[in-house]
Amino acid sequence: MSSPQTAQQNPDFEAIAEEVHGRDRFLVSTHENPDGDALGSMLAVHLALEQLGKDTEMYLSGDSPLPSEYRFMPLGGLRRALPDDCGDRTLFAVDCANESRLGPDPEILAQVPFVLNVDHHHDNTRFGNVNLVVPDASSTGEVLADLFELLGVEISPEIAEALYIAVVTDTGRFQYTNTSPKAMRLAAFLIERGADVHKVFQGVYESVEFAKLKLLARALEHAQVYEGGRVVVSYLAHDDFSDVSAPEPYAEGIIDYLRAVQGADMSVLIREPPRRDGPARRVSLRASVDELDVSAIARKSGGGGHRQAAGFSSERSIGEITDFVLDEFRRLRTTSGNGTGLGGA
Ligand SMILES: [Mn+2]
Repeated sequence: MSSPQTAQQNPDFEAIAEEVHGRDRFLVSTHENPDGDALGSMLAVHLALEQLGKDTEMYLSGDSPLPSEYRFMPLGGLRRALPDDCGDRTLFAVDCANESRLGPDPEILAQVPFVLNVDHHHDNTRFGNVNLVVPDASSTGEVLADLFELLGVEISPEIAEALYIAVVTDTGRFQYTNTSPKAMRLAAFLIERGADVHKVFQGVYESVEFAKLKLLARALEHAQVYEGGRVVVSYLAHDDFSDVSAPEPYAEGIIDYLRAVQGADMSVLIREPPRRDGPARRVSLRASVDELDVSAIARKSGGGGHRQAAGFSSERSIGEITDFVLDEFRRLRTTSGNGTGLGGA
């Protein structure tokens, strides 16, 4: 179904398919703090390998609970500790741009004898023994749909739903710029194969925990605009998390509300993680205009990321961080050329 040309034009599909056919035991994993594409892709690969008669386990590093919006997914077999027999298993990594995203513990790559790496991040480091990276795919789920076709995997309702979760979340419910005709056709195909659109909507988008809602309220209350409305900055302090009993992952997605403000070119969310064993403050940056590269600001403070989404950690105060990002924003504006971009009226 989805576009067989992709698989035909890219020899890496064939290379991965060959390894899947030739190997019997797998460990499927994805990046820590997983999103819908990560979890949907991991589950889909696990189910596909089972269908092919393989011995397969799913593994996710860390011990933080899965985000509440993905708890409806059938991930009961997910392991949070590496199985003892890693040395006999091929690691099948999905949606992981680099090896460090597999978790803070590098042990996994030392233990497994072979690594397959399937992803869609343009900056994927190709850390696998065999790599399949398709940067123009909307999601890793979309890459997998083509791979499964090549492998002869039948798209069961369970696999269809896992892939649908991957596509719908990574495209921002089919609204982000990566929403291609192919992604839409794939979604239609997956619905035909049994993906339950409404169930996924309720599970992912209408299962917001009350504490998360209250945390969002705090961030909206603290939001301020600067530079004539071009920059929106907010923060979540220790007390904000503790007052509403929210763990740090609940701050995920809040910056999207700041980014949506009319006229905002850049949005900034500064948070003080409730766990005090890490950096004092983490800063997320988002650009809403192409001319602005927020990763340049993040790199100046030891962080990194993409042009449109980046972040860094800091020991400075909320006020000092605000001053820093505003200074850097002004600097980028004045150096962005003819003034039609960021500098223009
Ligand atoms: Mn993804």
